[in-house]
Amino acid sequence: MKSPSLSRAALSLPLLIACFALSTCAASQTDQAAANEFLPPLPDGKSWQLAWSDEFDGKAVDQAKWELLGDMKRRDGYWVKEDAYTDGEGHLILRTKKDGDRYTCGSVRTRGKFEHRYGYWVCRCKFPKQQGHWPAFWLHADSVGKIGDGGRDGTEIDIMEKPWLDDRTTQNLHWDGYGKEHQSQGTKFTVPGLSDGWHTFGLLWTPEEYVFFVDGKETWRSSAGGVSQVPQYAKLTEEIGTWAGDIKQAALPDYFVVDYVRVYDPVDGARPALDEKKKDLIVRAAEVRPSPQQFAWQQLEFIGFIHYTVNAFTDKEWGEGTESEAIFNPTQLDVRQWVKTCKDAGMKMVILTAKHHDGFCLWPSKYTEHSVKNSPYKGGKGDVVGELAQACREAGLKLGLYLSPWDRHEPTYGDTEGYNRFYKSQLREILTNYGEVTEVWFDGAKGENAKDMEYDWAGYYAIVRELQPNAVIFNGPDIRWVGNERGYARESEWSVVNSNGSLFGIVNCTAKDLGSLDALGKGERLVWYPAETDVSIRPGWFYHAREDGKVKSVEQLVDIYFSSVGYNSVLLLNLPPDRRGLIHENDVQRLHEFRKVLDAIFAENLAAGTKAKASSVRANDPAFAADKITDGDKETWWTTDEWTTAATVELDLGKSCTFNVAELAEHIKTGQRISAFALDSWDGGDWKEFARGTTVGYKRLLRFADVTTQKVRLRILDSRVCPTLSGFGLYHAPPIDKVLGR
Ligand code: FUL
Repeated sequence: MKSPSLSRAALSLPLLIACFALSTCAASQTDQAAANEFLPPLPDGKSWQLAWSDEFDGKAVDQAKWELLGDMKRRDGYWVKEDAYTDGEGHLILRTKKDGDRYTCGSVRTRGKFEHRYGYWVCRCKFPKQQGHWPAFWLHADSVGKIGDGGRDGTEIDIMEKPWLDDRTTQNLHWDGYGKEHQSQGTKFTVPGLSDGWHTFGLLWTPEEYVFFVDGKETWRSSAGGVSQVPQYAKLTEEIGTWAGDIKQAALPDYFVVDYVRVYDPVDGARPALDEKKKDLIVRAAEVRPSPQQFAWQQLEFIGFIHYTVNAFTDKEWGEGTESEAIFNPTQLDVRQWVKTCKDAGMKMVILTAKHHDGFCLWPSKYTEHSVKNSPYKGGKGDVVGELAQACREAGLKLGLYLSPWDRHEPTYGDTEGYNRFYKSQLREILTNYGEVTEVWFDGAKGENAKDMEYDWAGYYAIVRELQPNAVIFNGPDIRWVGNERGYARESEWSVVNSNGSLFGIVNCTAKDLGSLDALGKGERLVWYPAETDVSIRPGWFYHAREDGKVKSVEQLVDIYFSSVGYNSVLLLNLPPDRRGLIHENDVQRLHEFRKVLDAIFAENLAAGTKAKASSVRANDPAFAADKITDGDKETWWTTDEWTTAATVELDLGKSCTFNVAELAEHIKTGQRISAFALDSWDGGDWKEFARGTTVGYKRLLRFADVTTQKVRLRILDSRVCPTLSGFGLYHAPPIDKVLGR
């Protein structure tokens, strides 16, 4: 599935749960949370202090800080002042445009306004999309031209130059002018995902060395021809030239967007209090909470997907829309077998493709002839959606429905008004006639040659809200796609993201980082937007006999479970019924084995009911004591005082135990806060770390080699405002072969 691109009016925020409010107070302790922004390590007793910054919050570029360059010729284009401006939403825009015969772009520098030596210089930015011009963040000095003292008397320091549209970038040093004495050194490398979304480019400049960083990771270090010892100024530029491709091929205007430039100096002493903006962001991020519907959905943990349509009979993944209804002829279709298979596997909901891209409807829709009503199935009297809804109700499973917006059969497709009317009628039909629907799945996929049209997403969402107010909307305001179809969530999977202006379309579901403080940027619009991980038990989404031997192994399924449910996500596992209308024996058998293994792993929580002692408890109130994490009650939790962002909990298991799986659960009704933790075991004389992780969220599972100990220590290394924990488990997973008697 792909996220549709659309720019729509902002949707109403999901209702926030009114529950125990963790209010905020002034920071008094060392602000561990500030460590969330990457700053290079410093020797003990030193910390970073902001020396200068521009967040570009003003209505115009602050000319006390920046000189706008122009108008002047620069390489194959012109620098003009009007192409450097702020967007009113906290960003500097450097535009590249065509102006008559000229190509122009914007550039700024701090020359004469801020000149500084050493420190950590960092810029957060988003790249242009067109060829023929390139963005750069660099430091310069008027003395770069001086010859005689190597780079010590001034060096051009290119922290970022990106003339390519792919994920390559380059960092360079130039000294001794630009004539025949010119010297330089540089590096070029690829950072996957660099061309999309926000990224940071940093330089640690000490008297001895330059160290370069991208997104907090060191990329290069050098002292080149001697490190510059003179104050230098910052430049943010766009330049036009063939290095970056052919500007004539570019669809202009194009934009280089800068979120901030910050310069830090090392100072003596502990880190000073967090600056107010940063603190404000942390507090706001920590206070975003799930709606009751999102919370209920998260608790389902594991749900089933059923992909069924004419494709099962044509052996295709994407039907053409021209298939005859006559080919849909499952002679043994048994929705109860589907539901039983899902229920036995531990799934709590089943989502059915009521209509896939081919447009064939599994219910007798009034609005098209392309449905079960004209098929041999039950002599045209069948209704797979209705039958499944009934079977789910009987078995106590929830029902979800998928209705593909892309419809290759419907003649009105391509006519925005006509098709939206048709699609909304179908949506109303399936959301009215089948009782409670718990999730509505909007697929953003659309073939490359599909007709152009605008889906009325806001209108679709409004219908779901009207007819099924308790349903969550996937690929809409409630649930986001995890970003891949392999079954893996991110190791740091935050449910709080910044949706910027509108909730939908802005979040790039495939971005590597959506939730770190850096990714939240200025936190314009923070929302609870958790990830659903969809994956098929077979290579395809639909049934193909040739894949009968390619059903995922138990090992793969367990791995997927730990990397989805265990990474703060809900697992949506697809089981495609075959031509008979049954989930194939191989899949049923595999799921049965998978459940057996999961049950064996989680058979006994060795930490249940054990004594726990925390380094800090909020107001020393027993209601928030450490043993709330082992009492088996998800509604009770341990927490610390505000701004006690790091703390430990020690557990005494009562006797020596062996385990190799740990489970942590945050009390997400009060938000998601933990960003780093570690686990230690007591070996009689010392604590020894055996596992470590980043985010926790609703559930975090970890696997490691067998640990035998009586005492375990959980170290929360960092959290937003304060950590909460409602659950903690230790388990011993037996070998899979042993469980399955292999
Ligand atoms: C994609 C679709 O194109 C696939 O066929 C499948 O339905 C998957 C879940 O989403 O976008």
